[in-house]
Amino acid sequence: MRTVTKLAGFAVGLAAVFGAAYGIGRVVDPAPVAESRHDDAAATPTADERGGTGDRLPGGLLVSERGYTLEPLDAPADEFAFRITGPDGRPVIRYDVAHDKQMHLIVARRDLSGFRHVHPELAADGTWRVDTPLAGPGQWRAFADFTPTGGDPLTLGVDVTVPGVLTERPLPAPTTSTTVDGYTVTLTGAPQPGRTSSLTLTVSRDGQPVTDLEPYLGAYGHLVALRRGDLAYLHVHPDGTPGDGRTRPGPAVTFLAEVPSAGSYRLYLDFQHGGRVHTAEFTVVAGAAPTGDAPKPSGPAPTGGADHGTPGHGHD
Ligand SMILES: [Cu+2]
Repeated sequence: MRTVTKLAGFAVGLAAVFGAAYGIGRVVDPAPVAESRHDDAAATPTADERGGTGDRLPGGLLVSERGYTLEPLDAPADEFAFRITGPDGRPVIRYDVAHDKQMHLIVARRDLSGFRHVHPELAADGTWRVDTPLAGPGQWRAFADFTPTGGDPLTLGVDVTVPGVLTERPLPAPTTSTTVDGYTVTLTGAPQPGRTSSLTLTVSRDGQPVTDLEPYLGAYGHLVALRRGDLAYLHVHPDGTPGDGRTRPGPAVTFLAEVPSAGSYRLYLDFQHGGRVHTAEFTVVAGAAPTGDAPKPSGPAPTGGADHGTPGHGHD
């Protein structure tokens, strides 16, 4: 049943919504407005609506949800270890594979710098270990994105502090183009609160479109969005999968995304080319901008410069 739903979702093209990374109920049809969610009255699909009950919160905000708890474990400094305990209080040892992996671990600092997406190894006792993705001091948020066998997909989040002196970085200005590892990635489309929006990311290198992107975890791109202020987590997969007869390996990768509220988000696009995974980052503003942060529709406004280099900010 669940598999069927999931496949149907993929066929439609994934519209991922906060709180359902590999979405079941939340893989919505692309009806643009006023979809009646499987709940009661709420006419305006906002974060508040989803805040009504635990399972409607955006992903990653809770350390414990539906009986599952994310527990970081003591580990050597070069390692990150944790476990998930289940409703019976015991470590969970059986997970479904989603996008080639049983566990997706995403980390970012509270200032939205330092994003990493890694795949820990599971030991028989339920301990997950990975070379630490926490690249330097600061307040980090770690997200465990997984599906316990027999359960629904879940993203839990926990704060982790790496001691040391941190210079907090301001969120880079909104931009529609960024560079990473010699690639230029441009973004078209803008997320709209409470409805599905198409976001297209286009990859080029040395002025040439990249038309031979490599599948990475079963897709030509993976997009994570984190909301400024609380790091609410959204994992979006592309519209179309490699080998489906219609999805091309670049230069464009299209995502169907829904954000739960207006505000600033940091987008992180993982894509693979040349045998390596690259992460392109963008700041986007959804819907009505927060006070004092309104993007001007005209030319290079002080906050809107698309090509400020934002020195020092990149994926580590
Ligand atoms: Cu992953």
